[in-house]
Amino acid sequence: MSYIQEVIEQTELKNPGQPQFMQTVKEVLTSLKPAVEQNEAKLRKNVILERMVEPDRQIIFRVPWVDDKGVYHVNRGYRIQFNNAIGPYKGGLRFQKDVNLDTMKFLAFEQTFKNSLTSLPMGGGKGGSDFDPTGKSDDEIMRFCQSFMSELYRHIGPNMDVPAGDMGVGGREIGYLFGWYKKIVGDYENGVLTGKGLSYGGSLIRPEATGFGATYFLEEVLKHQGEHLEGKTFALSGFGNVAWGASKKISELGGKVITLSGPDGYIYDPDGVSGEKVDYLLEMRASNRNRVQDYADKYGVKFVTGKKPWGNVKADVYMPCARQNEILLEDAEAMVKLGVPILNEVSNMPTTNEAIAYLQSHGVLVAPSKAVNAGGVATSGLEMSQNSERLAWSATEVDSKLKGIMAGIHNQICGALDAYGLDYNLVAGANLAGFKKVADAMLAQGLY
Ligand code: 2IT
Repeated sequence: MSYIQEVIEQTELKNPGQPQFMQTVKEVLTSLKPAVEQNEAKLRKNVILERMVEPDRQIIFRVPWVDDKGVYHVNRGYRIQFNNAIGPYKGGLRFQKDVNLDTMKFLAFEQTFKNSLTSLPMGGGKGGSDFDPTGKSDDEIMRFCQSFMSELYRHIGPNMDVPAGDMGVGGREIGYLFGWYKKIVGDYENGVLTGKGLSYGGSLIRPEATGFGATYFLEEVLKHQGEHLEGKTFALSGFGNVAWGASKKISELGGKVITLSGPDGYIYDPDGVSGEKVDYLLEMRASNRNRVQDYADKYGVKFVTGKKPWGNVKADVYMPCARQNEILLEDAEAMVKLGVPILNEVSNMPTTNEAIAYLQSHGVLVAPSKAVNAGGVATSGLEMSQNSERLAWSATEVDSKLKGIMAGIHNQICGALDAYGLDYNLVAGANLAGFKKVADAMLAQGLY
């Protein structure tokens, strides 16, 4: 049996009931075939793959809190510190009702390779809770964040582990988390979290970075194909921070975002989400209603209940910005039938492995999320640099560094594909490029 297959099977045995984690492990490890074949004896001896699929540690804790009516609740908190071979653990916190250990592990594993691609010194981690922010008041969110940080603080630090936001955790939550961290440790260590507000060490462009970066990466892909973004139509899912940043940049560059979605359904806006409509997305997120129909009501566009745009709306580019596993095999089939040529994955692991395989074998170009959405964490890395140097770069400076990083990721992927004599398969290239730096660092540091 091949080394990769052996490790996949062992990992499956050790992690029963974790389908999302296994899905990522399989996607990444099977891509590594050419790298493993070239260096198998050394990788095997150093148990590199075995160590890569086993987190350094997994922290699970109780989070008790009181709602506005005085009723007590208990949620579960997590922090997975997956790999710190190339830098302190780094990755977001997700607050969403279906968060579980499986979700946290797939995200932390994925984060390790993504962070490596950014070329910045950041390891991989992820955390969060099964707390559901929908319908919660500001005070409830604050009390939850304070309770969550009362345990998390002992595991994190500016050189140890640096959390940020993810779904359900934005600027407001990071503010409450930082305030409580500072209160407990009694030290102004603002490098412990990223995605902070501008008044206490946040970076300009961090809120926009995931959506901007995803658009910059797509521009590199289009350039490679001899095309450009202007005049193209985009079907997006989600309406949160990521879809907001992407809509802003795409509309600025002359593209048209024609769909957005929420848990309630999707909206179709043939005139494009631009200008004040982009700003309205921020209000929708701040309302905690978690409803995209509000957009259709406000702007008088079509709303389709209970569906996603995939396979229902034709566009030049599909850009899932909502959650994991939203594009299944049947959506991939419908997408091919509609003739959508490009899937630019923005949310983490939005497409199942079998859907990716189907799309690729039918000529659809798939740009994988670990490259496409890396602009978010890359700008977190830039925020860490600014905090440690006690300075603040201008929006133009951060934006141009972000653009450079996204182009660099595309170059690295092309370099990895060239090195192994592979065609323009961005999924394989991203995994091979992300792996190389982490594996080199682990080999250099001995068995730990
Ligand atoms: O998935 C991600 O890369 C994030 N949620 C951002 C992580 C970060 O540390 O900025």
